[in-house]
Amino acid sequence: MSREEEIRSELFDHTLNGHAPEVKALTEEGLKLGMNPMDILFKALIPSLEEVGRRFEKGDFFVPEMLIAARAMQGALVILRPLIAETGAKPIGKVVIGTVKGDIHDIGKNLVIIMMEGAGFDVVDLGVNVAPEKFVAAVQQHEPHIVGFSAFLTTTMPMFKVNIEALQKASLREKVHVMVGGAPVTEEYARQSGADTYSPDASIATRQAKAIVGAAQAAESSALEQAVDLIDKTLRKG
Ligand code: B1M
Repeated sequence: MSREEEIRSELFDHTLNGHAPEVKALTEEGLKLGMNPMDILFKALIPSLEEVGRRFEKGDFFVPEMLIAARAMQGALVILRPLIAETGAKPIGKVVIGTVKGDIHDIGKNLVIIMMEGAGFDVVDLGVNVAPEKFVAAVQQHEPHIVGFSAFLTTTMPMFKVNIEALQKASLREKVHVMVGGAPVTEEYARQSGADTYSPDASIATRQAKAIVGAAQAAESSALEQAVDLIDKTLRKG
């Protein structure tokens, strides 16, 4: 086994057991050896958290185990984030995102943010347990292309619909694209909630966000072309 393979396997085990100092040290060692930050994330840390979830479901793990595993993972994310997210390029679009009211899971949301920032988006993170009024105020203030709702519990998924209704009430629904995601969410559920886009993971979410912004910009420039056309015709008539 190469040292890189050992690091991946040790990262998996130490995250599973919530050993934050080891996870931090192994992440740093892996990076020093030239390991790709995305590999560390997707081939070691995320699979480990998935295993935490499986054990919790079976009753082998309880909330404290889940919490310390999540903390260990967050420690590695602090190190990986700047390496994945910093592009230095001019923002290609704006996104407001948060975990819905009643839900405090944030690792999945934070990964979406890291990947979107890495792709050049300006992302406003509203955090966790975000009330509908807070989403509405942020959309009013930041005028994003996309507002993103994350939910990780079947009991908090209904907040998608509540948030969308709050946007409608504030006459903002037509002005912003609604993207939703989170472990228990499905395409079908997202559609029934009234969302525009469902994303199963952070990298697909980022690809979709690029397409959404591209389409919005194309629509803007076509509206501009039409306006120039109209002015042209009016001037010619005059
Ligand atoms: Co909780 N938890 N948890 N938990 N937790 C789950 C979600 C659960 C599936 C575990 C299980 O039973 N297998 C289960 C939910 C069951 C359900 O509703 N169907 C569960 C439960 C029940 C609970 C509590 C109710 C437990 C209790 O108290 N009895 C409680 C609820 C607290 C609350 O929110 N009110 C609770 C608490 C916690 C901790 C605090 C201990 C901790 C969270 C720490 C934190 O986030 N800071 C925790 C953890 C760690 C988990 C698991 C193990 C891991 C979640 C995670 O980070 N996954 C989780 C089990 C699991 O998911 N396998 C579980 C890794 C992450 C990268 O994946 O979150 O899917 P994911 O994110 C993906 C996609 O979903 C997508 O992209 C992300 C990256 O690729 N995505 C988007 C996410 N948001 C998106 C938004 C988008 C687009 C894509 O656009 C806007």
